[in-house]
Amino acid sequence: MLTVHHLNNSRSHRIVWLCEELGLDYELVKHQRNPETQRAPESLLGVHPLGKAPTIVHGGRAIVESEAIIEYLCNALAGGRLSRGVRDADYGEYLQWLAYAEGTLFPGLLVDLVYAWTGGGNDALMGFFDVEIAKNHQYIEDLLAQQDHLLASGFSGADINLGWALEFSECRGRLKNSPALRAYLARLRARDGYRRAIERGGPQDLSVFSAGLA
Ligand SMILES: N[C@@H](CCC(=O)N[C@@H](CS)C(=O)NCC(=O)O)C(=O)O
Repeated sequence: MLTVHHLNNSRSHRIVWLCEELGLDYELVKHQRNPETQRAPESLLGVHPLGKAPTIVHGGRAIVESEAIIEYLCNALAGGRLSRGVRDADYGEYLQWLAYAEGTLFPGLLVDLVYAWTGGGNDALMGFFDVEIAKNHQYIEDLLAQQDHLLASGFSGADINLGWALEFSECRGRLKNSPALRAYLARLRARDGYRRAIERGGPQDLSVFSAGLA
């Protein structure tokens, strides 16, 4: 049995979405953020020592990290669907894009949020990340102005990983000058799998992360 631990308004939306895209049979356990602190509740710490979402449990083993979970579900439970394998010409690009959302794009967005939440502080630090955030959004804007998905070969788990990060960018006001990224997000949200994930997992309201914006 596959169990998906889902925290409201969080990255675990990705995994509910992927399960729906793959048509997997899974138990969904919902956890609620503390409305004051936005931190995960104790119930998630009972599943994994980090208390993070997403966490899945399969065959008695708990697994965290969105990228790892995406690869695990596609390959261990879905015969490689929505992933790419070593024999695919775009295997390297797939791995790159799968890693990119959390490894490169998100850290700057998190600094941006913490900067706003803590009422500012280190302007030099934020200045560094402002440049990084803009550069990265332009990089993916340029790509997605030319093709519908991260890989020219079509939709993949990497789009799911990036999709949530872009929803976060949007709530931080970072997509205003990125028409191709807004159109890409609209395409992702129009997918049946995305819609089913919202029906089962609950709505995504990331507005709580809009702190500091006019
Ligand atoms: N790198 C991890 C990040 C996981 C993560 O930070 N999840 C957030 C939700 S978006 C969380 O669990 N926050 C609650 C907390 O830290 O208390 C991944 O990609 O899955």
